[in-house]
Amino acid sequence: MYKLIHKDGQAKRGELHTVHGVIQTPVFMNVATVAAIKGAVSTEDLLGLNTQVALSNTYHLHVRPGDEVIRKLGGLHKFMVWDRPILTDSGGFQVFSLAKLRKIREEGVEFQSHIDGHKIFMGPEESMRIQSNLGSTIAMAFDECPSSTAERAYVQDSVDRTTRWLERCRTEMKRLNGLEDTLNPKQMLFGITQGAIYEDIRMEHAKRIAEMDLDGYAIGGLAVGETHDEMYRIIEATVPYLPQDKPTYLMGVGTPANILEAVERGVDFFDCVYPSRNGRHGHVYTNKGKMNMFNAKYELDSDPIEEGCGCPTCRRYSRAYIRHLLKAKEMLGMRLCVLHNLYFYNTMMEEVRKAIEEDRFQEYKKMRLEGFEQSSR
Ligand code: PRF
Ligand code: ZN
Repeated sequence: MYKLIHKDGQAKRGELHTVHGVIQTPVFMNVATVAAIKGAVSTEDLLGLNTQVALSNTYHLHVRPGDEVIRKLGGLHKFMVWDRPILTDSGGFQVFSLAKLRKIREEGVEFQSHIDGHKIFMGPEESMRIQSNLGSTIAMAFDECPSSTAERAYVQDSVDRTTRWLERCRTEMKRLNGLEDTLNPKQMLFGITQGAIYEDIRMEHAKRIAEMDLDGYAIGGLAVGETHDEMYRIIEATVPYLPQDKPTYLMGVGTPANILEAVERGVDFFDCVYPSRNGRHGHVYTNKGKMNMFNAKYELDSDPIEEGCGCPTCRRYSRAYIRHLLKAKEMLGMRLCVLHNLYFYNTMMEEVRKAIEEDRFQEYKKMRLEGFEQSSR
């Protein structure tokens, strides 16, 4: 159940009540694709980083270790030792971006595993069954994410198929949630709007699935090569047609600035690999922009990454030490950078929530964006 607590302009401050606890929105979900936060970050670490939600992937966990294995071990929460909410992506997007795609048919998609090349079929029912075996808090609908440059006729056909797939997801999820031995009988289903960069297709699709009374609504198919302005334009064209009393989720986005722009346009949920991926490359986020921790100017720098940062890294370690670890290819170097970055994202979202509550989101956003542009260190 989603509760809209406050609005500041279009920016929403909400709460999603789940069987695994309440999610305060806007929220950034920490990516744990294969049930692990990359960079040797444990779920215990996440507790110290203000993390509310972990995000895992249907496709990856189906291929390895197998959703049946995870089910036998008591579900994903028990497996990865995380009792807070988990959102699982449906596999649709990853099939299209990762696996060697074979064929898209009405029934689903045939593809080859990126691990060992074996043939796999996944359609809406398979995706729902896998997510049910994982027992995640929120399951995503099985969708197709057409490329941002796909032709209009293709996009229209694809979106129509995604709508039919969503209906099948809903039916199958209802059946699975009603089974006696289901892991999470209250599993939620989020639908996904698609339509590439065609505003009218986006609008129609949003209207269409808004009628389906789902637990939440995602905007998919963005951040796949279009410009930032195109992305903002599509968010603006879509959000007004999605239910106000349900959470909205912008999939795979983005930079801190992207997130602030999308919050302003009414988005509640985000996820992105940037904080963990950049951290592993020694790139860290600060209030004044990004820093490359490999830089020679940090050789004798005994300050933390960011003065005043409350993260486990900045409370103890210096820039000089982190630079040394990175240069020596010690795993701890990556880990310390990832911890800082996740804390940075999660803490920014905490500030975003407070700013919306206090009707000063515009001011907050402006202050943040100006800060990020300094990047002179
Ligand atoms: N669909 C799904 N997952 C996604 C996307 C999508 O379109 C994107 C697009 N940025 C990221 N993850 N199912
Ligand atoms: Zn820090």
